[in-house]
Amino acid sequence: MQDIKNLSEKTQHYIDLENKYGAHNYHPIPVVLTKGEGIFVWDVDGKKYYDFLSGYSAVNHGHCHPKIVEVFTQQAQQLTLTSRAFHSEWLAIFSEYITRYFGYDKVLPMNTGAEAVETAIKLCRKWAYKIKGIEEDKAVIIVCGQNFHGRTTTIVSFSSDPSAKKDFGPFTPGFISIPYNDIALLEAALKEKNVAGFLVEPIQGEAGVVVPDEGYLSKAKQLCQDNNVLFVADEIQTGLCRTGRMLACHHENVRPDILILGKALSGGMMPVSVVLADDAVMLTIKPGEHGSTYGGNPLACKVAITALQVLKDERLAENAETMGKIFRKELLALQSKHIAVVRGKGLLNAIVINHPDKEAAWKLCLELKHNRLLAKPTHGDKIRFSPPLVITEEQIKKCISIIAQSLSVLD
Ligand code: IF1
Repeated sequence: MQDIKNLSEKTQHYIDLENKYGAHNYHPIPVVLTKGEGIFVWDVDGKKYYDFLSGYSAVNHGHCHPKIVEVFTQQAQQLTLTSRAFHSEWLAIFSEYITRYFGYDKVLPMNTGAEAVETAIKLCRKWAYKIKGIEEDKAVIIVCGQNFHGRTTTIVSFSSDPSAKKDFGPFTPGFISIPYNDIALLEAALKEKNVAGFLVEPIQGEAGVVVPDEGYLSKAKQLCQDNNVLFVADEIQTGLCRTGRMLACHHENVRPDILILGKALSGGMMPVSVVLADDAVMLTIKPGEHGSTYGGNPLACKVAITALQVLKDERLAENAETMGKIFRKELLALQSKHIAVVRGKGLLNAIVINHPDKEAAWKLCLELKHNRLLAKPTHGDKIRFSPPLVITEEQIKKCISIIAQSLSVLD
């Protein structure tokens, strides 16, 4: 564990500075990054690492993708923000581009993922009152246990994670939670009065990359349709080629009624999120009823078009699918006694550590860092592995050898 103690003076300096002046709402791996390119990042001491977090899947395209950087810098010198008090050409062009890209009538642009989830909740409720005819203030949205949809007060209201909620109440009512991946319980919950929507992650990321049974999403979508309930997919983490398809829902040919995207929509350049839906849903919100100062700004719009174009041009869904299969196969082939489970889809993967030491996952991540691969534990005993989607087979194999070597720290 030499890394904890033997941080360079420079690294320690920045960590101390951040700790002194920054809020203590995170517990990062002790590395201070200064540069990124493709699947690599560099720390302030010049050490180069494989990035197996990809900014929590915001950097699917690889760090500082040259095409996105070029468009970003060009537009940054032209026009960055108009507010929605005025039109901009790029909001118009982006709106057409992204709705055609995903096959929806309309788009509503926001910034962070949490804001887009909030937007989807508001849309779902508005639709419930205006179209479905639910009595005012009675709408209910079904959510899943162990969900992660963001950090706002309303969103943590329906979290099952005590640390996300404790001392942040009072909470927003109107949500009921059912276990993830349980169709029978969803069917029962849909029989409740006043259900407006079912909000779900196609794969639960924060929970430790929990992949539902095959058929869960398609059956859930069908049940929602049968009950006149909106199927709302949070693809903020799973979308944009991460799981080996453009959307994780595409694995089951599911078309959500409301689709939420964020993170990689800008290739990691800036917060850009959207909600996509058809007119019957989207046009229930009228001028003045929702918005955001930065939402749909020309810089974000132009960057997002480019990021979406790069996903297709570089066939990143296909690469994620192929590399993911190799990664999981090689991880399993290690037959490590410290790995209880290998799971995931495409390049959204996780291992569950099998070790009596509660700190084992953290210790392994420190050792991985020492061996120049960055990953972060989640929920104590799980480690997520989600490199940028531009990774090659040779690089995957090199990373497997780093993981294999690092696992010996748990012997
Ligand atoms: C943090 C995890 C990833 C998300 C889904 C909405 C949001 C997220 C499915 C909100 C955000 C993040 C935020 C990040 C940790 C992180 C995460 F560990 F929680 F699960 F990605 F792996 N829906 N996920 O995954 O988006 O408002 O942050 O833009 O530090 O909180 P945001």
